[in-house]
Amino acid sequence: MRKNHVRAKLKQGEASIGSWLTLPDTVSAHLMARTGFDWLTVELEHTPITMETAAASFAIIAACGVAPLARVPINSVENIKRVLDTGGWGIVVPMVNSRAEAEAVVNAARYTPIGKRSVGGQLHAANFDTDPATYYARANEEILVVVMAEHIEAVEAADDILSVPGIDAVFIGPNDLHNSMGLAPMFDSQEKQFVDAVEHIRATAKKHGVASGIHVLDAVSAKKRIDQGFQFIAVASESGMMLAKAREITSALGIGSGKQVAKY
Ligand code: 3PY
Ligand code: MG
Repeated sequence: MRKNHVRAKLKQGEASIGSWLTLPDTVSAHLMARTGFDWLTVELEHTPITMETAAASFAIIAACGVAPLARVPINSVENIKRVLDTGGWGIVVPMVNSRAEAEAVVNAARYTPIGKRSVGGQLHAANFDTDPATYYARANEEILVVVMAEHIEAVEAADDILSVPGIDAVFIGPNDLHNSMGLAPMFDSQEKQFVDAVEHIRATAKKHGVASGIHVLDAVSAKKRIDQGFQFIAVASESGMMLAKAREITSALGIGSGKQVAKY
């Protein structure tokens, strides 16, 4: 069975850098998987991507030696099961704001004796280059479980959430976190409440042996977060990169409306 290099890196205290896939397109997933990122997260929360496209993307991404992850639409057994059973190497779960919600994530993502994940399926084993029996025996050591801290409630409950056994990483969603504080959604800011919350999540995660991560927009911000001790770093998305480059060209040529159509 293949090793999940992202989980291994995080356990060793190293940084792992990935990006987000927001387009319902296996061709762009394939091309992105050849750019050097450690992992790619198929975005099922805020996009029209279907499970069929996601499963095909997981296969292509894994075949390129990159870890296929997915952000599920909402914390539910069904969402987590379908991503993992169709070949995702890990899940990113949005809006995990309490210990009970964190326990529900682990129960859905880990097989017994850690959790209550149901056995079944073929694609999970295929994507790890193994057979189902080996997958069932080893999946708990390879599947990456990431909970999102993106609400002030999660910051306040950080100790309760991050002490739940079975969580590998906590990933800060800066836009929703700002929003929950009554601030405009942003990837970064110097707002004291936001800066303190980010540091609180990082320090609490470290205390519990959990890797911390955050979504950023560019390489400079990724390096800044790594220097601060963050390990699971998402840089922008394929559509964000495409549109940023397109706008750079159209604005250099003095054409186009100047509208920003993708945030990340
Ligand atoms: C946020 O910023 O809220 C996110 O979910 C980023 O992934
Ligand atoms: Mg969010």
